[in-house]
This record gives sequence, C-alpha cells and structure tokens, in this order.
Amino acid sequence: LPLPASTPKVGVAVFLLKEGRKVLLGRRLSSIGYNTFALPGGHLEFGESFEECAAREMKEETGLDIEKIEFLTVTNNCFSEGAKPRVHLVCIFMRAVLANPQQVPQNIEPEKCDGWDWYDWNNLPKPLFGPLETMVQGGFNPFPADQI
Ligand code: 8DG
Ligand code: MG
Ligand code: MG
Repeated sequence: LPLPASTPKVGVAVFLLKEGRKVLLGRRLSSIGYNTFALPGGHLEFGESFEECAAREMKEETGLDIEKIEFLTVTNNCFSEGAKPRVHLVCIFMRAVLANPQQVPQNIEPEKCDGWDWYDWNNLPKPLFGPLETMVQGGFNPFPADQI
C-alpha cells in the first residue's frame, strides 16, 4: 500500500480558567501559528488520556499544576505553511483550574512561546491562534455555566 505523506495528529489544548473570567495564553514562536496567542497544550502521546496529556503539557510548558480537568470540545484543523505540506491536527480542548491559586506561570519552553499571561475573556489579545479565533468567533465560552 502507498504510505500517505503524513497522517492527522491529535493535539490537546487547555483553557486554564481563573476567577474574574481570565484564561492563560502565550504568544507562539512555533512555525504553525507564529506570533499568535494560543492556549498551553501539545501532542497526545501514545497511551495517554486527554486529562493526562493536559496536565503533562501544562507542567512542561508553564510549570503549573492543574486540577478539575474536563473535556470541552474537539475541532478539526488543517494548516498550510506557505508552500509546505499541510498539517492536520484534531485538537481536543479541555478546561482546568490551578491546583494552587498562588502558583505563577513560568516560560519553560522559551523557544516555543514568548511568555504566558492571564487575559480577560472579554478582552482577548490579538491575533489569536486560528483554531481559537474560530471558536471565539463562533461564540464558544469555556467557563462553567454558573460562571457565565
Ligand atoms: P509537543 O512537542 O510538546 O508534544 O507539542 P507542542 O509543540 O507543544 O504542540 P503545539 O503546537 O503547542 O500543540 C499541538 C497542536 O494542537 C497545535 O499544533 C495545533 C493544536 N492546537 C489548536 N489550538 C491550540 C491552542 O490553542 N494551543 C495549542 N498549544 N495547540 C493548539 O488547534
Ligand atoms: Mg508542548
Ligand atoms: Mg505547545
């Protein structure tokens, strides 16, 4: 059988929610979505649950420990990078809160992210990473119903 040049991959991104309707975002330095604001997250590893991946990527990228990790939604995203072949990511969106509300995010992967900060849901920075922008445009809200 001819092998495909690539296959869809699975990403897990996390809405880390804070009181006052804030979310944690960082400006991407990776080629996909360069300079856009995105959630912490990364690729699902073999054998991992979505919750495990969310906690691991959060720790690797920000140093933060999270809890109340819940599934929210899934999106299907194809990215083209100029002339380069397209990247196809199925992205699982989770939400979570800080295990210790005093904990401060650190920029542990400075080659991939410009730095993490909290942003008001009603005043998000621009430009947002494509998949996130599409969700926000569509009226998606990651906060629990009793906080909307
Ligand atoms: P890894 O090597 O640590 O496993 O991966 P990464 O370098 O941290 O991957 P990533 O690009 O941060 O995340 C994986 C994919 O998830 C990304 O290429 C596309 C998809 N994705 C979205 N929306 C978001 C988002 O808001 N944040 C992040 N981090 N990824 C997202 O579709
Ligand atoms: Mg990562
Ligand atoms: Mg990442």
